[in-house]
Amino acid sequence: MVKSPSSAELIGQLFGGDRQAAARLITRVENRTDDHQEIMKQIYPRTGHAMIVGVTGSGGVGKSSLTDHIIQKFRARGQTVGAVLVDPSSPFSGGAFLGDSIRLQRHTRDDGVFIRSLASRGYRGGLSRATYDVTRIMEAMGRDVIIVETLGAGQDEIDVVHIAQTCLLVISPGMGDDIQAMKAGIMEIADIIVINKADLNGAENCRRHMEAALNTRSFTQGQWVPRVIPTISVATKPALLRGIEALMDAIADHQKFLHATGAMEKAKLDRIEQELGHIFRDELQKLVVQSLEQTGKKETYIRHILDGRSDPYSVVHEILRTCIRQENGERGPTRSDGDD
Ligand SMILES: Nc1nc2c(ncn2[C@@H]2O[C@H](COP(=O)(O)OP(=O)(O)OP(=O)(O)O)[C@@H](O)[C@H]2O)c(=O)[nH]1
Ligand SMILES: [Mg+2]
Repeated sequence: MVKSPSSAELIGQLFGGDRQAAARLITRVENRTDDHQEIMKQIYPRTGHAMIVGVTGSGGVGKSSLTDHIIQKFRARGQTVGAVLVDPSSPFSGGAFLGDSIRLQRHTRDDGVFIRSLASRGYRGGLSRATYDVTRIMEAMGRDVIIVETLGAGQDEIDVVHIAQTCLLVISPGMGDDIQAMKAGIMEIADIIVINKADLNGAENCRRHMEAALNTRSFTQGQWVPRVIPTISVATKPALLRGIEALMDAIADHQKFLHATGAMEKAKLDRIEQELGHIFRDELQKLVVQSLEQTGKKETYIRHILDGRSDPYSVVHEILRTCIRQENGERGPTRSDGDD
């Protein structure tokens, strides 16, 4: 039987850009193996240098088709790329998900491209945390650019966009999602608005609508004003494709803007803040569950609430106090080293 490599071996290979090592480490982190935190701690210092582009929008607007072109353009410039495809609704859109893999499959033989799909597989720390972790792992591989494709449907997905420095909101004509997008406040997070499927009726209308919506917003001097770019990302022949170069230029301009104005640092801080929140919630929950299991008090608490002897708020506070006491007791309250 072949012995599976240690995480330390895999981390070494990851730093050399090895895709297989990356895939295996991601699986270990997703599965919360005993050493998953150690893995993340070791790779973390090697992260923070990639360009991160978010691609969000409703289902079927053409996010993956655009991602495919963007990957190809970066590759043509000699840059290595990682792509995370977040698909929280995969049980319902199995077909579309399959479409993702087929469309993006042409990159599988290119070592400079590493793609990972995150379907809703019941991640223990939640899909958002998985996305944050996977993005860090791709950075530690030395990828120059990372693209995060996410369905812009709910708050969770919008949260994921905080990973990105440059966020593309993709819409397409005739889906009414231009209106929806504005309602959901999703426009505020878009640095570039892509009107894909510009070959369809209503594209021009959609563009005017978007520009009008932008005009109603006031931008202070020195603030980035979102660009509106029409694209055709799937066509019967390459000559009919449109807007991809313009989109690449807009991404480059936005990145330049971030670097020139100091907004890049804000984007990075924003990412860390979100990441910290995810890890914190996840770890706290783990601690509470552990404590409940150890004390065997779960049933009692629930019974007390039902009997009116307590309420969920008091129970949660009591559990947290117990957890903190236990944690201090185990580690010793006077110890100041935090290196375990
Ligand atoms: N007419 C037209 N169709 C397009 C264009 N771009 C994509 N499509 C089609 O739209 C469908 C959805 O494209 P995808 O790229 O999978 O869209 P997506 O937003 O990634 O979809 P999900 O990941 O399922 O949300 C496919 O059938 C594409 O062929 C375009 O520019 N014009
Ligand atoms: Mg897709």
